[in-house]
Amino acid sequence: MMHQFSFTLTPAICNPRARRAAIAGWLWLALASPLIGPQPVAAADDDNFGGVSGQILFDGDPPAREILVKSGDLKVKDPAICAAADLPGDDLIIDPATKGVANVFVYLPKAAAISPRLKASATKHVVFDQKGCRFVPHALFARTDQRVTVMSNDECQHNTHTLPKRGQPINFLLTGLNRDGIPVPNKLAEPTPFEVKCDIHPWMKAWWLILDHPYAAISDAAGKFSITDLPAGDYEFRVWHERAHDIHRALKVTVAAGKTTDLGAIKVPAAAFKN
Ligand SMILES: [Cu+2]
Repeated sequence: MMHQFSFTLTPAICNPRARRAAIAGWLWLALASPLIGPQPVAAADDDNFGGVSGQILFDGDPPAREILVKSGDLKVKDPAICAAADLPGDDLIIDPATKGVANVFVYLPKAAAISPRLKASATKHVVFDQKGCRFVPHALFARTDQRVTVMSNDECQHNTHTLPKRGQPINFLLTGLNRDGIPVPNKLAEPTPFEVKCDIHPWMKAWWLILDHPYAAISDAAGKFSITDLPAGDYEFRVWHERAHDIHRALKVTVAAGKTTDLGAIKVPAAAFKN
């Protein structure tokens, strides 16, 4: 910013001593002028950020998990691996003790501002594994600056087939016991989690959410989630589960500086999870 000064010599400044004093004053003002006036906004400090937490609970009597492949079933493909044990469905996992629902995505569809601490992902790879003909994890979140590294613990072949709404779908074969992994870039943010499947073993399904910011969480075994380091402000979170779909399309939350807003129990009626 340019600072301009205009002045005229007044009769008093014709006095040599007064003139020297005035010149010294102008000089000081000229040197100090960059420090006066509008200054850059100070960097946000820790006090400008807060968090949100909560717990997704199943409101009703939890159903038993469906067994997708029974132990010893020789009719399935690769039974020595895939039917080594009962394989329960992962599409609705409820903790019997708390009725917490696992694998619920809680996220901001878009983030207007990101904490300087989270601008770039700390790790560039998120592991997506396969074990006993199941995807691990079943629900995965990655940012657009990360790659999802697909690997396998199984001796049989699997394939990974993604069905994003905006990004490029991929479909490739993974050789048995591939621990190096195949990195999958996901360049575009998605509006909702999308399905990932193995076409060789049709029960194998998982869900990936890709966003271009860090503000997402996946509920744990007790249904709990937490998102930290959000700029203080008002938000609308999307709460999404593969069977219930939008539990909340726009859950309003106010995040206060230096605090975690605990939403407590978010009860979801059993009927919402009907297939
Ligand atoms: Cu498979």
